Amino acid sequence: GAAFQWEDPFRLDEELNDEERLARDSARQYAQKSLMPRILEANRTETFDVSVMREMGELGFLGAPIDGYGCAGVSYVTYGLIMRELERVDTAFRSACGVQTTLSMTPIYAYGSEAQRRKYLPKMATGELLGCFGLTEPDHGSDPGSMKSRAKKVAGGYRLSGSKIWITHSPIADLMVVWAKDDDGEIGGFILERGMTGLTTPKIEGKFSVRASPTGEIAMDDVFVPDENRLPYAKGLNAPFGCLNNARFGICWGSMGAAEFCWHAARSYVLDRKQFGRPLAANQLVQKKLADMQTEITLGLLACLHLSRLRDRKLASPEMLSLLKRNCAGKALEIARVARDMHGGNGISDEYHVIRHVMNMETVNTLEGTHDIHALVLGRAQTGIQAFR
Ligand code: TGC
Ligand code: FAD
Repeated sequence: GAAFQWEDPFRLDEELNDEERLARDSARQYAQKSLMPRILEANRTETFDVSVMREMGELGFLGAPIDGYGCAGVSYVTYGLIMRELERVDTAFRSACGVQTTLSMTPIYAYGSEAQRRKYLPKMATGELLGCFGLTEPDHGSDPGSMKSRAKKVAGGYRLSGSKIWITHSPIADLMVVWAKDDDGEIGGFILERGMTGLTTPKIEGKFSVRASPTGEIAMDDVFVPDENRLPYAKGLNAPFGCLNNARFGICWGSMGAAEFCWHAARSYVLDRKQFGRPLAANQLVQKKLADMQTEITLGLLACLHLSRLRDRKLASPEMLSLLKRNCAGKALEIARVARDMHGGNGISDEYHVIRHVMNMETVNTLEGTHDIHALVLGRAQTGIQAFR
């Protein structure tokens, strides 16, 4: 029989084609060589080096699945593999590429006019223009349909008022895709640009999770937004959710990348570290932990690959994403916690990186729909009864 590869038990690598493998290798090399050396300090000081966006643009990561407008037009498998490599280093970098791609460029690509696409997408693909996505509000997180932000029609455009919170990259973004209700109570998408009167984006300080990612508010005090900045084809809540499907997809692969980092780190640590005169890895309890990590990651990655291929064939449903986002994020958090435990006291030092992933995975279980909200989506899909309200 074929030899067993401990780090890739079901030979996922062999299921990839040349293009996918090449993209994976280039993402891995960039992430390990250029991002890994910067993350410790960035996380300590809560800073994000914006030149990372230009670098990712040069590598073709930004907007990668989009066809045309300066974007690479890659498969979902390739895009997923990039997410996995970025989050193997830190959630902040997966978020940076993911928010730009799926939550800023995708809404313009999917619901924008030709003029809007041409104006924004090429510069967003290079990282010259940074975007963000404003859906969550202080009083409406899991239930965005009850949002209070309003877009009042006036001559030549709209007046937007309201406030968005927990917005990845709002403090550094040049443009903000904001969701607000119009005079008919319909949810629409609006492109706000930095510098518009009444628009501010204060940063949220003191986060203990994804510290290397700038998160902020979008405060709108009667901001005038011209007609040409409304996304003409975004009508109703299904428009932002259409973007979220892509973002949730990236989290499936990304969180597995973070989990893999923690698993490999724990394995190396217990092989090196001796207690009671022998390596920690010689203990049954320790080996069981490694076996559990290996099993969950192997199954998770295979499911990611399967879902990617279904998406490439246009056979994926939102419920499939709920199932996998929930499972991958939940399992990654568990794996990160166990890896931290296996590192003993060293596990709480950022030099070993696992505590940073533990903290990050807390956020990943909350954003893009919480762990429990996705359970409710799945519960509704199999009982026909919605339990949200
Ligand atoms: P519900 O009645 O179920 O749906 C309203 C309309 O939306 C449609 N829809 C979807 N369409 C496409 N894809 C999906 N996944 C969809 N989910 C719902 C639905 O078909 C319906 O359309 P229509 O035409 O019939 O009106 O909506 P609800 O109000 O009952 O809410 C259901 C619930 C709770 C599942 C939903 O609201 C939800 O998913 N809540 C979670 C909110 C969330 O995910 N927020 C994410 C904010 S963005 C973010 O976190 C970015 S983090 C970025 C980073 O740093 O990585
Ligand atoms: P709540 O909705 O108040 O939920 C609190 C708790 O109640 C959760 O455990 C939840 O599962 C539970 N709960 C809620 N409703 C129910 C129910 N019906 N039944 C049972 N339990 C329920 N948003 C954006 O729009 N854009 C972004 O770029 C963005 N980036 C983010 C970055 C970070 C670092 C973080 C932390 C969040 C970000 N978010 C963003 C917001 C994120 O999507 C929300 O935090 C998330 O959707 C949950 O909303 P909430 O925080 O208001 O929690």
